[in-house]
Amino acid sequence: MATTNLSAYNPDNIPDARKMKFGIVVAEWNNEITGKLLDGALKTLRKHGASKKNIKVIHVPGSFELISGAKFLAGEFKLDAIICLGCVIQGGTPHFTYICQGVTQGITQLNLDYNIPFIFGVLTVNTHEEASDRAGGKHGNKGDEAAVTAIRMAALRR
Ligand code: DLZ
Repeated sequence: MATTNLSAYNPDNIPDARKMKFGIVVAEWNNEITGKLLDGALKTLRKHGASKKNIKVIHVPGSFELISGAKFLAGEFKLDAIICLGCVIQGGTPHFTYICQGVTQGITQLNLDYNIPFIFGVLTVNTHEEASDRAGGKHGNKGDEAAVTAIRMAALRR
């Protein structure tokens, strides 16, 4: 089955991000993965013209806190889009399900409550290997994809 891999996007079709302001909230849980997602997102935003001073990065303990972190950014700064980066890995208990549901519903709600896009850059995977594959591995870097989505949505809003 064909899958869409935005990491292999055509850069010519992405709007100019020079005047855009972005927030990025990063979960520290599984930070060896979320650090790579952050690197990918920053690299992609900068590649499309966003300046360093226009990218506000904050760290939160886990993916569940992405919601309040993103809400804080939306309230404190005038931003064009906010990217939420996390990695939830399936464990032996139902905790995974609750965190995934909570963060998905929370980010959905933020998109409804605020007039800026909140981008869902959260890996929800079965194993550490699946996470690595999506954080600069064989399935690209979902941080890059989140950044491309943020730029496109910010341009749409403008
Ligand atoms: C508690 C927990 C567990 C078990 N697993 C993860 C995970 O795989 N990825 C993640 O980002 N966070 C995890 N957390 C932490 C929760 O997101 C949250 O930080 C705590 O429940 C405190 O609210």
